[in-house]
Amino acid sequence: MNNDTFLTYVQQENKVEPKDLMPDDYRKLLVRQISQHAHSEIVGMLPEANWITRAPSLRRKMALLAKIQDEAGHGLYLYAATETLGNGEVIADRDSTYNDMLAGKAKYSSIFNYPALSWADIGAIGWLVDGAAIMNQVMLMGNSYGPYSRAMVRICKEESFHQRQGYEILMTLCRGTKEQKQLAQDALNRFWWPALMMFGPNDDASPNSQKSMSYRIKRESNDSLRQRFVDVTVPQAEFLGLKIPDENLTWNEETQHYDFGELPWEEFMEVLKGNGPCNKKRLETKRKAQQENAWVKEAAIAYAEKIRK
Ligand code: FAQ
Repeated sequence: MNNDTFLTYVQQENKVEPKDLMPDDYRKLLVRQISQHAHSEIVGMLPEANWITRAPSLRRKMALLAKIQDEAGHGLYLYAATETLGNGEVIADRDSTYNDMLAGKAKYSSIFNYPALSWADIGAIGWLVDGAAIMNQVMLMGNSYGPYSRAMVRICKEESFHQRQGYEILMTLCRGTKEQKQLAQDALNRFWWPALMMFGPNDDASPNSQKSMSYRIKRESNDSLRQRFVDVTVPQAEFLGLKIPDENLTWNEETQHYDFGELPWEEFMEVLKGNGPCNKKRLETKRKAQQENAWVKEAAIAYAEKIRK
């Protein structure tokens, strides 16, 4: 299939399935994005796991455990979707893509290199991190690759529950004592800018966007999704009685959007280079888990071979 025919096919809202012919660069863009998305779900379990044993009640602990397990499930759907793209030339098996992440060759979302320092951070992660993730993923439900698009439908349903559980944690803290409300404000202060960075660099500094959008892998630009996230999140912060840590945040009557300050792009670049507050710790934890739990995989493979005979 020539490239123009393929572009017309996807731009007419047709889905591409694993056995269909597709251009190599389409396949590679998808493997890059879906596998990095999977790594984000898996590494994203770590900041929250830090609070499982310290959740303030049994009910909170159950909800947090369920949420973290959902993230593992998202990672699995996404690794499975990535694997459908492997062919003789493009490597997409789970071990290879995962090992690329462990070796620092493949990225995962910058946000998970920040620590969860207080219980309020668990609320902020649900509200802001899952909130930003949904904003992006609702758009991805309409992407042109069938297995990725279908995985997104299910993931979005679960993420919206996560966002609500986070917001509810903050609502409880904001209606509590002065100290509890301060914990919530502190969490918002630390997570606001990193949450905005989740949408990626500005459009004019985003090398993948143009091709990705013409292939209908991404359907909206980094900046337009970031703007929508700010527009829906500011009133939510006001409802909580919290202040967004941005002196330049103002409602613009003319555009009917919020104007906001410049993101700390130097910090973003440092996190991407591996120098964020927790980059080293996150990868060490995952490498250790891979070594210590290798026996589980070996046992599963041995069992699968035994029943195949
Ligand atoms: N962090 O050219 P662009 C979640 C990289 S899931 C790290 O604009 P693109 C659930 C980018 O990869 C959150 N790296 O890239 C959860 C590229 O580098 P590369 C994850 C970033 O792909 C919640 C380079 O910068 N969601 O949170 C980031 O067109 C709570 C240039 O950027 C997804 O992965 C970043 N923030 O747009 C779990 C959604 N931004 O690969 C647990 C799928 C950019 O060329 C707890 N992905 N980079 O070496 C996407 O929609 C896109 O890949 C973007 C980036 C929007 C992330």
